[in-house]
Order: sequence, then C-alpha cells, then structure tokens
Amino acid sequence: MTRTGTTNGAERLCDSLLTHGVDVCFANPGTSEMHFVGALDRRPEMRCVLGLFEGVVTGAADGYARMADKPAATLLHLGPGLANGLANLHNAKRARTPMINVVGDHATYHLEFDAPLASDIESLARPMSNWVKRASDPHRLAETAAEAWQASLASPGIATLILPADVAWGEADALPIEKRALPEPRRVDPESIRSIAKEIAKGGRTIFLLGGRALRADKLAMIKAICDKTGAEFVAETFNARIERGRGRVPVAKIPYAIDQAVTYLAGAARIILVEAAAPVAFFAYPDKPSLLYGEDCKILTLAAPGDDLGFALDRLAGEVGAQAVPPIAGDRLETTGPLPTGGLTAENVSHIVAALMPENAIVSDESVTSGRAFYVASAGGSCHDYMQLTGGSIGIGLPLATGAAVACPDRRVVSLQADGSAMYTIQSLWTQARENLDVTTVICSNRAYAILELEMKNVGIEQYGDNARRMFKLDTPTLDWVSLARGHGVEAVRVETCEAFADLLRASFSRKGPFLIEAVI
Ligand SMILES: Cc1ncc(C[n+]2csc(CCOP(=O)(O)OP(=O)(O)O)c2C)c(N)n1
Repeated sequence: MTRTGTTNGAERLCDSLLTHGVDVCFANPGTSEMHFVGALDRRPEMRCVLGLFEGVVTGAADGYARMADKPAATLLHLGPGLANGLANLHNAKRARTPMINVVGDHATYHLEFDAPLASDIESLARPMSNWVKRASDPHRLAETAAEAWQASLASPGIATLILPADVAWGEADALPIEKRALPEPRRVDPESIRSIAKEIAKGGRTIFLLGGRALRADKLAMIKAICDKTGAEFVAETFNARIERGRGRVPVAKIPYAIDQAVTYLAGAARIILVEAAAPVAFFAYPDKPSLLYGEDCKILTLAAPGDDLGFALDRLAGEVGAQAVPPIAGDRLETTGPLPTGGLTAENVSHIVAALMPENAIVSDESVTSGRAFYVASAGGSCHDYMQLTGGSIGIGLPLATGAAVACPDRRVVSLQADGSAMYTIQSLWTQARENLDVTTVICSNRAYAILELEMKNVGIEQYGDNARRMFKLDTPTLDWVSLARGHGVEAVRVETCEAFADLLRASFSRKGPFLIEAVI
C-alpha cells in the first residue's frame, strides 16, 4: 500500500490487513466500530459480509479460512459482541483456524466512566484466542495488524485485536506498509523421524493418527504409501476441520465417536504416531469408562505437530522406510451405481441420496449429528469434495461454516448437512446466504429432537426418565416450520417426506444459483 499524507488508525488497520491478503471481513458492528466501518467503506477491495449474530460472524470466518487457507477478519462490538461469538471461536480454535478478530472498544478516555457497554474484553478474549492485544497508537496500527496476521498463522491462530474508538479515529501517517513474511514452518528434527521409523520396524500394531493438514489429498497419499510399505494403519481424528476426499483420493476412516467402539478400535495398538493430531481421549467422561481411548502399553509418538513442516516430515519418513507416494488422481464425475432409495425418507436415505447426487468438487459442512451418520462412508468413493465438521463440540456452527466456505469458494456448491436442533443456534446464517447469493444447499434433517441427548442419557446410565427430561429432548411442541423460517430469511425452501421428492429437489438445487433449503422430514 502506498497511500501518502494523513489518514486515521482505522484506515491503517484496514490497509495493513489488505496488504497481508486479508480481504474479507465478516462483521457485526456498533457505534464504537463506526470509524472502522468508514475505513472499510473507502476500501472496496475489502469484502464486507454482515452476519446478524456474532456466532454467524465467527463461524463464517472459520469456514472461510478452512477453505481459503488464509484468515478472514471479523468485526465485533465490544465485550458483548465478542461474547456472542465466543462459542464458534472455541470451535475455530479447536480447528486450528487462522482468524483476526477486530473488537471495538470505547475511546480510551471514556473507559473510566464505566459506560453501559464497558467490559473486560481481554478476559473475554483470552480463553478462545492465542494472541490478544489492545491497540494504543493510531500510528502503530498497521504494525499491530501485521502482528495479528502473523499470530493468526501460528497454529492455532485466533488473534484478537482490541480497537478503542479514539485509536480508530486518531490521525496517523499514511506511510507505505511493508508486507511481513509468512512464518516459516518448524523443521522436524530428522533424528526424531529416524527414531519413529525404527519404532515402526519393531513390529506390533502401528496407527498413524491424522489431523489438520495431514488430511489433505497429497499428504494422505504419502501416508498411505508409508503404511503400505510398513504395514502400519492410519485413521483420522473423530472431528476434523477439513478432509479432502472422494473418488481417486485415499479414503480415511475416523476414530468412532462412541467410546466403546473407539476403545475397541484402538485396542492392541503398540504405538500411535500423531500427525498434526492429539492423543485420543474420550469426548466425555462416562461412569466406569476410561478417559484415554488407548491402552496403557500403547506408546504415543509425534511425527509432526501443528505448525511443523509436515511435507518435510512425511518425505523424510517415506525415505527412511523406502516408500514412494503415488500422487492422488482427481476423481471422475460420479455416476451413481445402483438405484437411489425410494419411499419414505429416513436419516440413512438422506445420507445416501446426498452422497450419490452431490456435484463434483462440492464442499460439505456436516453438522448432522445423529442423522448423517451414514454419509461419511456412503460418500467415500463418490464425487471429490471437501468435508468439514464441528471440531469443538459447540453446536451451531454448520450453517455459518457453510456460509463462510461459500464466500471463500464462489465457484463451488456447498452442501450443508444439518441437524435441526443445532441449526437453530445460528439460523441467521440463512439471511447472509441470501444477501450474498451464496450457492449453498441446506438439508435440514428434521427429526424434531435433540436425539443424541436421548442416547447420552442411556450412555451415562440413566435408563428410566419422565416428562421433565423428555421435554429437554423433544422439539415437537411446537414443531419448527423450516420452510417458513428459511423464507423469512430470504431463502427459498421446500419440505419433503419421500426419497423421490428429496432427490429431485436436491438435483434442482445444484443446478441453480443461490441458496436453497430442503426440510427433509425424517
Ligand atoms: C453450545 C452447545 N450447547 C449445548 C450442547 C449440548 N448438545 C449436544 S448435541 C445437542 C442437540 C443436538 O440436536 P440436533 O442438532 O437436533 O441433532 P440430533 O441429536 O437430533 O441428531 C445439544 C443440545 C452443545 N454441544 N453445544
């Protein structure tokens, strides 16, 4: 950026973000952010996307970054605005997503008067951020934004920059802004890679546990080659930010969510080798069940941690074991083998039909909770797609993720496979999809229940329960009218109860522009 003369802090911040390639801002502003909004207005290169709730804003920034492989900015209104966005910031942190939050605050001299919106923003930000800084000098804002950008590219990388109103409106010199270098990935010590190769050679069951960028197609191909050569196995973590999958790519199973199945799956492993993954633990504690999913004798080794140079580590290990990766071959267009299911819709049928009809190069946001369990297996050999999940267990991210992914990849169809209860947390996402005319097909798996919680009652040992508990799990009095909800947000929608109608509508939605919602009654 080579603007000269004087400007203000907000414009310096905006220009620095643009200089560093951050050109999308998901926003929900208020009075204290008006100078930043003014700056955005004078910088049409910055795409501003309004979210009608901060959970939409932070979740969409997560979906954007997972697909764009670079951070978006968010704009949030003081402590309460940030607090509304925290649950999806938690998910983004677990996904190790890069993100730069700009949180406005009162002017510095106004803080002492404890005006109604004043709060301890730092304390709210810290648990869900890896980097928190309060800007104090308009002249230095370009530098501070560059620091936030660098911090966002560490792993995990939620950077939160607090912007007092007077720092935003304060005068600053419009000096050229220098682009900082991308942080270098850490080089894994070749000796530790050699010792992992030696460990594998000792025999016994070896499992590579994969997360993060290990789930991209090229890395999966290398890992498969290493496993083919050594007899090791590989599996993904249960919940992942993004998996590249579909025909021609290496399929990867996930550790089962259910604790007993997970323990059985990992039983007998002599060693688990972590590749951008964490040692596997139970999602929750259950009476008389273990917290760790692996046995006492199982060694946990790390090949590459998040932020390490994964390509180098895999290359070296392949060299050590004499493996050669076969590059992934992009899949052909899906031709459905076998007939589609017919008759009344079930959760399983929804999964099979979506898997069969999904267009090539789709992006799937899967927050289907209990309904979409068949989808992952059914779609393994289908059209090539990117698959995104809820990473931090805080429901209400599926619709925002889909929204952000569609902003990042305007030439791809996003399929949002969505449970009804979770959808209600951030339903406002539909309005952003309509406003931005995003190519998102939302499939609401309408089971009118928090079905998973009924199962969890049994899992924690409560077999008998009455009306008070049942009323916590059923969403049926009244039922949610998804067609009206979608239309009210500007998105066309249809309710279906048969496989045939569902398949027809799904196909139709894929060949039109803009968002569409199908309420699949199951
Ligand atoms: C922020 C947050 N609040 C509450 C929960 C607890 N919770 C887990 S799943 C669930 C309901 C899921 O229902 P739905 O999305 O309809 O999917 P289903 O179980 O019916 O398949 C709830 C409330 C949570 N995980 N995160």
